[in-house]
Amino acid sequence: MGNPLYDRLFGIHAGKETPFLHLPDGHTLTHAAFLDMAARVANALTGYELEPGDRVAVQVEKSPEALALYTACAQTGLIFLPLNTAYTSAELSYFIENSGAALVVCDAAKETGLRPIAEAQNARLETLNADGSGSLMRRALGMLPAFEPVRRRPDDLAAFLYTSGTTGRSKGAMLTQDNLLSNAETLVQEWRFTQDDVLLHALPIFHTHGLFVATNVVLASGGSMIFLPKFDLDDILRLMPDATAMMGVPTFYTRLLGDDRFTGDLARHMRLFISGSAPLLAETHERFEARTGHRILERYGMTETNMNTSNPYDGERRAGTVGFPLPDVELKVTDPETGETLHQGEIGMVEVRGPNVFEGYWQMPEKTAAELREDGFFITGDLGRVDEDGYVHIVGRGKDLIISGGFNIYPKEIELVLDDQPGVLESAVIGVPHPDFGETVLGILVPAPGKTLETDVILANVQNELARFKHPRKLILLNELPRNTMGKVQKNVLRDTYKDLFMTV
Ligand code: MCA
Ligand code: AMP
Repeated sequence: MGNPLYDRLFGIHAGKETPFLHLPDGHTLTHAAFLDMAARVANALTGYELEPGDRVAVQVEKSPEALALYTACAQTGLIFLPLNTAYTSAELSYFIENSGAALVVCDAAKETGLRPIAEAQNARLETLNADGSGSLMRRALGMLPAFEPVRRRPDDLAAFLYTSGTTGRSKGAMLTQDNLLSNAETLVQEWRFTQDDVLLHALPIFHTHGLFVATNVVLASGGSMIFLPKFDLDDILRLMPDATAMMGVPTFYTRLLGDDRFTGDLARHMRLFISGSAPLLAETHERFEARTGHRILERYGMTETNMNTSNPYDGERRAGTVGFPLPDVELKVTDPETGETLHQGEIGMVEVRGPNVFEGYWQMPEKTAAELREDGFFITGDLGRVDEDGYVHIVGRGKDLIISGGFNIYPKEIELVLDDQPGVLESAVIGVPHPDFGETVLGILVPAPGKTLETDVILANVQNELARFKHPRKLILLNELPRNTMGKVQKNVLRDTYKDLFMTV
C-alpha cells in the first residue's frame, strides 16, 4: 500500500517530459516539472508541523502553483479544502472555523482580512498569489524537488468541499482518496481521454467540475490542458484550434453560440464537448449541433458524489437528459415521502450509491444521517425519472436551490441577510430564468409597517456579507408574500410571476 491518489494520478507521470499545463503566456510546464514543483511544496508543508488528516483551507487564484498545492496535499496526506475566490471574509470565517483548518493559504490581497480569522483558530497563514509569488512558494523554492508520499488508505480523507444547506449553514462534504480516484478513472474510460488529449480548461479549480472532473481526468489520462485563469470568449476562440476537448457549464456554450466568430470550422477538429453543473437546455444542445456538428455530452454530478451519470461517448447523446448511471454507480428513483423505489418512468427523488459517494458531512452526524442512508444510498435532492431506454432525466429540484452560471446558491442564506436589513419585515429569494447565467437571483422584500425601503442601500449592505455571485440582481418590493393555507410562502407563484423579468423578447 502506498498512496493511491498520489500514485495513480500524479506519481505515474514521474520523469515524463510530456506537456501537462499550457499557460496563457505561451509557456508549457511538463509533467516532470510540475511534479518537481509539487514535491517542493510538499516539503514546505512538512515544515509547518502539520499532521496527515489536518485541513488546509485554500482561497487562491487559479495557477500552476495552486494545483501543486493540491498535489502536495495528496502527497502529505493533508485534506485539501478549496474555497471560492469570491467568498467574503464573513463567509470564509465560517469555513475556516468549522473545518478546524490548521493552515490557511490565501492571496496576499486577502491576508489582512483573514489573519485574525486564522489566528482565532490557531491556524497558520501563508500566501500564494496568482503569479505564484507569496510566502508558500518562497519557502518551497528552497526545498528539494523530491518527496516520498505519505502512506494512505483508499478510505482516508483527501478533500473537503463545502456545500450550502437548504436550512442552516454550509456542510463540509468529506471526500476520500477513492471517491476522487475511482471517479476520475471511470471518466477517463467513459469519455476516452488519452495522453493525446488537450483540454481547454477555463473553469475555476475550487469546485468539483474544474478540479475533480477536469483536472483529475487529464491527470489520470496523462494528457495536458490549456490552463486559463477564467472563461474569456476571446481566449477560448483563439485557443480552441490547439485543443481536443472542452468541459464547461451551460453558460460557456450559450456564450460561444452568441458569438459569430464561433464557427463550425473552428470546432470541427474537436473530439469532445462536455457540459454539466446545471441543466443544458435541449435548445442549446440542438443549436450547438446545428452550428458545429458536435453533440454536447451532458453529465450529472454533485459535490457529495462527483459524477453519477453521463451520456454515452459512442451511443446517442440525448438532449435534455443526463445519460446513464456510470459503471459502479447505482441509481434509483424513489418516493420522496416513503423512500420506496418507484416504477420506471415515474418522477421521484434521485438516489445514488457507489464508490463515488462521500463519507458524510464533517461533524454533522444528523445531517449525514438525513441524506445518506445506512445502505449507502445518497438522497440527492434532485427530482428525476428514468425513461424507457434507461436515460436519466433531471426534471426539477426537491431542494430550494438556484444555479447561476454553474454556481450553487441557497436562497435561505440570502434571505437571512435580507431579513436583517433595517425596515425589512420579511423576504423571499427565488431563482428566475436568465439568458446568460441560466438562472439568476431575485429578492422580494416586504417592508415593515410604516417603513420605506431603499433597495440600493440594501444591495450595498449585502455586498459585505455575501459573495458577488449570490447578490440579488434585482430587489422587488411587495406589501405581502403569497402564502398557502398553511402559511407557507408560495415560491412557485413568485417564480411564475417574475419568470420573464430578465428574458428579452
Ligand atoms: C460571475 N458573476 C456571477 C457569476 N460569475 N454572477 C452570478 N453567477 C455567476 N456564475 C458576477 C461577476 O462577479 C460580475 O460581477 C458579474 O457577475 C458578471 O461577470 P461576468 O464577467 O459576466 O462573469 P464571468 O467572470 O465571465 O463568469 C461567468 C462564468 C463563471 C464563466 C459562468 O461564473 C464560471 O466560470 N462558472 C463556472 C462555475 C463552476 O465551475 N461550477 C461548477 C460547480 P460585476 O458585475 O460586479 O463585475 S461543481 C458542480 O456544480 C457539480 C458538482 C457539477 O456537476 O459539476
Ligand atoms: P453542487 O453539488 O452544489 O455543485 O451542485 C450539484 C447540483 O447541480 C445537482 O444536485 C443538480 O441539482 C445540479 N446539476 C449538476 N449537473 C447537472 C445537470 N447536468 N443537469 C441538471 N442539474 C445538474
